[in-house]
Amino acid sequence: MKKIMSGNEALAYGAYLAGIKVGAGYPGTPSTEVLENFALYPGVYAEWSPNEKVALEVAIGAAYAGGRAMATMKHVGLNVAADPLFTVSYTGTEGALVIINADDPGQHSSQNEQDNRHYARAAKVAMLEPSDSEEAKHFVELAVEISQMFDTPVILRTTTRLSHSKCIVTLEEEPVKVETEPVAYVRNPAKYNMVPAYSRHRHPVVEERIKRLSEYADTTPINYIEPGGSEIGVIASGVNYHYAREVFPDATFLKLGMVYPLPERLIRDLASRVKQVVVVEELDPFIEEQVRMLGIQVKGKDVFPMIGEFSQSNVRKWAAAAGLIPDESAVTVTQPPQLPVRPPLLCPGCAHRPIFYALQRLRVAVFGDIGCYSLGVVPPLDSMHTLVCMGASIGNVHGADKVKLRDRTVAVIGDSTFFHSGITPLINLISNDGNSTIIVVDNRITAMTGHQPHPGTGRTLMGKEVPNVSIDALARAIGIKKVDVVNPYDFRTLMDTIKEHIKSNEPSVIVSQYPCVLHIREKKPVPLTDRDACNECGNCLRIGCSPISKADGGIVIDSGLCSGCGFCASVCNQGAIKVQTVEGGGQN
Ligand SMILES: Cc1ncc(C[n+]2csc(CCOP(=O)(O)OP(=O)(O)O)c2C)c(N)n1
Repeated sequence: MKKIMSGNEALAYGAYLAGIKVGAGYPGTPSTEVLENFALYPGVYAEWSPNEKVALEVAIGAAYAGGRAMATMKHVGLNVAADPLFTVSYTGTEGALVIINADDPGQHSSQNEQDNRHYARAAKVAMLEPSDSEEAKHFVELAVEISQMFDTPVILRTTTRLSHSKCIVTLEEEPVKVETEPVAYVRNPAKYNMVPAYSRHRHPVVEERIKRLSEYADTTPINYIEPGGSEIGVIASGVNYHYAREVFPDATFLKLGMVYPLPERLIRDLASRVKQVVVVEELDPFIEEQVRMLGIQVKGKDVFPMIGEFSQSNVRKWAAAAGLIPDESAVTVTQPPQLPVRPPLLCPGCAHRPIFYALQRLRVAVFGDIGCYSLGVVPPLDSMHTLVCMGASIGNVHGADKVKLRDRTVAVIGDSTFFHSGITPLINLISNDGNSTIIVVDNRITAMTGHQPHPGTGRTLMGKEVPNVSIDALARAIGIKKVDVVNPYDFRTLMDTIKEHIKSNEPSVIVSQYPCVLHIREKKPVPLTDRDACNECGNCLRIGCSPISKADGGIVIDSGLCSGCGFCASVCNQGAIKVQTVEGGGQN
């Protein structure tokens, strides 16, 4: 039987087939659907942890206890999880440990474009990279096998294109049967306690393991030579293999399924068969530099750029420009028409809108963070000054306040982001004599990545009701005295609260609490504009809500798009926007 699956669906299926029993992750595009799909299989345990470090630690614990486990995350998530990664490389894994990590060339939805293949090299662990959904399924199974065979964590790298493209996957009869009977926990202090006296002895083990993995790379069937012409020999992996295959139909190929460590003998074999070796790889010259270190002349980043995502037509264009293929072939490609640009906006009825409107009016410097509320940076709300990485806003505002002695500044952070990495900097704020104001925009869900639960939601990924962690109670518990919870749609109170907090000379927290509009099922009455009362001052347009526009006859609210939050009515000084009482009624 066959089924069309995205790369992420296939990874989840492969994990199930491979007998992975525990999956932990933190959402992040393009990796999110791996864990969401894995959670649907019978007999597995899956959780959204508060951040990637915790997720990896949960998976490590499951592996230490003899289980097969995986952690899932986007590329920047591995920065957060890097600490346990580097040490689990030393300890090895009693059971099996697979880290599914999704890179984002082209930055479709990320704050940077880092190339996480470097992590495999730096942490000295194996890295596999599938090039389609069928391989994605198979490579998770292989990753489990390698993890057990070499006592190592294995990183499985995908990219956005692989994670989100769909192709045919063969369905298997039965998942691997793994021992489910409880077994005694094996205590091995010298292997699992990385105090210096023990970890010193583990470093040589890691170096010896990477040598054995190198030899394995030369024999594994997922690295192979496809014989072809003697002019060009292409080395490629992942989706780039498919682009290159179309652009260089007659070349000899070295297709890599394992991108770290590299297969030295196969690379030399390829080089001996052709006049010119070409590496087609997105982002950094990761393979290219290692091939060059073998003393082999290679073309790579002198032809293909280090920035952005590749496509078949781009690879063709660059190869033709470098004279690697005849020019005619480049001209035959028809480019798809460009789609009109649609700038991202907060949803109609999003409760983050009043916050940014208020901060803009108060001319406050906003140290921002990552989530839907990052859209506070774009006009007309246009009020966020900085965005670095998840959880950075609180440390940033504290540092800035130490320089500027607190000149109308706040940090704005989402609830999921707060649980991810906002708690430690808040503790830092109170324990290092900080006096900044932190606004937590709490919509009770991880909205940006598709409504995953977090510690404040009160529900697990597997649908179980659990206690929810209260952000205001947590802030009070660490010693912050000035804590207020506000409804952002009570705009007057919101403004007054923000003013009072900025004026105060103490660390303070405002929790702006209102559920994500996409979670509110019932549609509220759409406001009507009274054209006689409207003086076209433009206040309602400045809130950046897409249903509101200016037409010939005045201001118009599109009833099909409007959620009925009524925020526009509260910013209208003329009282010209009125929330009507009849549900879903007509429109002007
Ligand atoms: C280290 C890291 N992990 C994951 C992500 C992906 N990501 C960006 S924002 C976000 C969560 C946003 O949720 P929340 O803070 O609740 O704000 P909301 O979108 O609900 O407004 C996630 C998971 C990321 N950018 N960086």
